[in-house]
Amino acid sequence: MAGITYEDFLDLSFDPADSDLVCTFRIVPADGMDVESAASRVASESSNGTWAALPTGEGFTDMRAMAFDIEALGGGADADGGTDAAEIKVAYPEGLFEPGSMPQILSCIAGNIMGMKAVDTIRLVDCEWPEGVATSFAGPQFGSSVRQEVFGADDRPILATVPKPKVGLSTERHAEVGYEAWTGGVDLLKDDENLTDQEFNPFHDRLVESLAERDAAEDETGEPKSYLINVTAGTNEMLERVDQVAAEGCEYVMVDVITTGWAAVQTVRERCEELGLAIHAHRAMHAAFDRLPQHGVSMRVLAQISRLVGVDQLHTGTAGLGKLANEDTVGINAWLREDLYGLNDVLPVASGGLHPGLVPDLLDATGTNVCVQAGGGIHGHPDGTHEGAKALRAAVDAYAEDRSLASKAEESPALRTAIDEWGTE
Ligand code: CAP
Ligand code: MG
Repeated sequence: MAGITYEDFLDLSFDPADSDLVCTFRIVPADGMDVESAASRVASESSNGTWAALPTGEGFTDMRAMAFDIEALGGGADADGGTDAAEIKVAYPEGLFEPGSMPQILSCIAGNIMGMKAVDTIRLVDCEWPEGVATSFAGPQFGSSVRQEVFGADDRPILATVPKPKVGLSTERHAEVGYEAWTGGVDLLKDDENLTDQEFNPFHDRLVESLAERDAAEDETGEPKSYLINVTAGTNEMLERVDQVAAEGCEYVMVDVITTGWAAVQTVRERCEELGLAIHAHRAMHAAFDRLPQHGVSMRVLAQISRLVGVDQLHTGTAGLGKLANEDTVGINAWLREDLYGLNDVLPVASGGLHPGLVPDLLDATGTNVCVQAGGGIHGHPDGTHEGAKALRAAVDAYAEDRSLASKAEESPALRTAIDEWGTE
């Protein structure tokens, strides 16, 4: 029968065009399925094919993807102990994609294929974004320039803190904790991911009261300070919150980008451009996609998507330190800084179980063009939030001054106490 079948989606001599989006997948074919057949099915289902042979003819533009490279990963790579796990590359023609629509792209490259019976597991590992697709997105409005332009931070990372307990603090207490942290040396107060607009701490009250404390802290310290308030919401309410943030004179909004969805992030990005606000991206739920190494979507790809849709700061992990499992923080951070057709970079945020004693190892791994975020590592300080903030600031100042924590601790009792409490590992 004439028409397209699975076999039409595999050509190991195919040479992708510069304008193609090339995706690397790690696959483990299902029992009884060879790697070539699985690869062609992945290319087919993620572009224009399906299980049945399809007639084509007039009124049809060939938007076929092509699996063009297969590298066997060898024994042990297969979760079942088999030997047929492979890394495959698939090229997608630019015309398959609607410019500037991340949901449409993901419906192709991370859509039905994630549940295909032809593979036991499939992971989207990496994407090579062509210029046409990449520049159809806004990219970050500011990127890592916020570190210098908002805070004048020179050689040190900027510092953020999230009040703990995560939720339940009254508005007044939340704002007070902000004041204690800001005046201790932290640059940014940040909401926790599950704090939005609850009765115990309503959004607008929190915005106004926290910014009043911010202003007081700026006066007291002579340093610029800002607030990452969580505008994440289920509807247009999110845009209303963004508008409130601009009206009250704050520089940033925080969005939980995975739970809220990429289309919503794109919408917020558009409004933030009108208002001149930067976007801090928290990534709760990323591990549902990236935790199991055989399956899902890698954090590397989630970070690429975040940059394209235009966040300015993004959580990318702690290079193996702290409390949470991380995927390749250093490699992901490097990608966020690479040239991408003139799109701005993204400031990586290290967070999750950090405390002052971890700062030297962290910054050795990540460099100083980052944001360091600590919750428990500030508010759990034996002498409270203010001393905790002083300790974290002393630790990053020591790094910028090329001094050891031990020598800095001689002049910073707050740092001494933090090290005595939590050590340096
Ligand atoms: C950190 C944190 C952050 C996570 C996010 C928390 O608190 O506020 O949400 O670090 O993880 O709720 O756990 P602590 P990631 O400083 O007290 O650990 O950056 O990996 O997305
Ligand atoms: Mg949190």
